[in-house]
Amino acid sequence: MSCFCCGSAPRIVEETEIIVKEPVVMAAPIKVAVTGAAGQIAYSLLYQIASGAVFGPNQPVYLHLLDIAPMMGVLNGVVMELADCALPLLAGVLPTANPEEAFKDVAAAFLVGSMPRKEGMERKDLLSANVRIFKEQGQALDKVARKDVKILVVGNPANTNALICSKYAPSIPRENFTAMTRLDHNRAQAQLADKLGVPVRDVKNVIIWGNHSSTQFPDASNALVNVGGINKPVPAAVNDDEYLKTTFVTTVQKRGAAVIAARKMSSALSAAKAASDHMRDWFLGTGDRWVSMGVISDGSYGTPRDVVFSFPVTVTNGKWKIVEGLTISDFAREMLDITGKELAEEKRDALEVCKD
Ligand code: NAX
Repeated sequence: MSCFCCGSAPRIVEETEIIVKEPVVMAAPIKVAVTGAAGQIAYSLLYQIASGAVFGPNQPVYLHLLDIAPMMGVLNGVVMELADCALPLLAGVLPTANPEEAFKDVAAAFLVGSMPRKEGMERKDLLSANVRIFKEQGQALDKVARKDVKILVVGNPANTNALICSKYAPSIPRENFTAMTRLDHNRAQAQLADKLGVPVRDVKNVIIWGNHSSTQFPDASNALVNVGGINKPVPAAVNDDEYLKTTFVTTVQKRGAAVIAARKMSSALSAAKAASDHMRDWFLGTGDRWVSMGVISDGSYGTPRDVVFSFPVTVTNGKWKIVEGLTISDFAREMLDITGKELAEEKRDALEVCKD
């Protein structure tokens, strides 16, 4: 008799046949902090971290969850739900309102929590409230975190918050403080894939330059699209320079506002996915792709030094490196200068607040 599905002769398995599997080697658990843990981004992010999507399938995690004291009741509900997920990689959970407890011995920190913009609040007021939070959290990280901790700032204004956090944690290398522009990067990649009618994985090397704000510069000029196994430049494949300089740029810049208009709440699922992507690539490497990360600027591409600026980077062995040698067109120069100027101004305002 042949097999019903493939028509081949059935394979007779000897009773004595033993299938030997490689033993799975589990690493020792690492401690991972998430701030704003009772908020909407964390609600998606925590599952991704605890399920192995960020640090790999053989890396157990101990979650340290920080939020403010009035949110401890809500946070307790999140802790209950994490337990109810019965996740094999979740070694333990510590909910707390104390930054020093939250950051003790952590190998990775997702700084998501921040003060939301309230009605009538000026941009400067928001900056000032958040700079204070990130100053305090920098001091706590400096005191109790591992010195090789990798820190991702998501809470806005993310770039400048990361800069301030680093300033108040001088014992941790500046390279270990990054800001999230991966959501913008993923949005840009998705827009190009849609325009070209290809799966999103077939587009790579888009770049987000500068600030995670409306001055960011989404740049497709070095992006590649895989067509039939061959990488082709996106600008040639799109064949519409005007689109790449206008609609593409503004769609990505304004995507957050479009999601708020539709959902009546800001991006959370996609923000959590982007935070996972950022940290996973930082820990496990980028392979043959560039990713966008807000990192401390060394002045590359004529950008202001010592601000946290989003660049194209590659990561090997846990260390990021800015992609070098790209040609900057006159249009790109103008866009880089606008976002660089905004970051320099934010830095000046933030340092002013820190003096108090
Ligand atoms: P939610 O308001 O849902 O949650 C924020 C949480 O942070 C709240 O539970 C709040 O109690 C907590 N929090 C406030 N102050 C804190 C402190 N000092 N320590 C610890 N926790 C504190 O906001 P959510 O939608 O989760 O967004 C969080 C942040 O991400 C916001 O600043 C938002 O602007 C920013 N975003 C950044 C993005 C990026 O690409 N960099 C994209 C998504 C998002 O807009």
